[in-house]
Amino acid sequence: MSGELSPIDKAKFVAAKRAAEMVEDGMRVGLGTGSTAAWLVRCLGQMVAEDGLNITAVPTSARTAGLARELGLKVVSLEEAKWLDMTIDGADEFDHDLNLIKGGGGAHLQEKIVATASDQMVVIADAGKRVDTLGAFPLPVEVLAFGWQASQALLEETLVSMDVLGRTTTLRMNGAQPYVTDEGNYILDLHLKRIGNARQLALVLNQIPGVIENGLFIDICDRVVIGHGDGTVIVR
Ligand code: ABF
Repeated sequence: MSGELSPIDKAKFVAAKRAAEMVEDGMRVGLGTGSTAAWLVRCLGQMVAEDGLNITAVPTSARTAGLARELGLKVVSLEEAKWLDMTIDGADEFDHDLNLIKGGGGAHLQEKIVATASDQMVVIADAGKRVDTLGAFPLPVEVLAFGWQASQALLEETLVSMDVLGRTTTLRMNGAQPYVTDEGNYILDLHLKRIGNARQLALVLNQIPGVIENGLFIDICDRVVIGHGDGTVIVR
């Protein structure tokens, strides 16, 4: 499966493969979204097809659901699964406390719901996602399409009193149109550069009218599997 991969893809693949090996027969598994999570789905698909692994999968986006079904995984809704043994997902940044920025893939609403409905969350990431302080990656915030500009104005007003370096926000676009999430919402990306108090910011953001969910995952990730371009993997 892994053939001749670029160093970055090799890093993602080896992290995903190691995490897939943590999955046990009979588990209910949340499947993340993004390119690293796609490697996970491929690895699990191979384990189901070749080793007879018997799992039930809950996807975190329509695109992950499509890939999982295409590879023969048994896909159910979170309602059917009720609770999950493990969720494995990517991230845009992770810090030394395993707090994350997620949502670069536009799926952090379902990802956060699925991850918190799991006994444990395992993040798979290339080593480049590791940061000392969160914030260099623009923080995604999902907002209702209705009144999004008012939400944006309230967000920017709130940022003035937050411990952040940057305070600009942009509407995520898909070509000439706003990007629309699986739930029909918009995403504002917050260019904060450095987030001094991620825990406080995560709480404040979700109080703003129109804000549905932010991409800060605080105290949610239990383990991180870090892949390197030379094929080595570190599990923390
Ligand atoms: C998803 O994976 C998103 O929340 C996150 O933005 C993305 C990381 O993408 P990739 O694995 O392609 O780097 O969980």
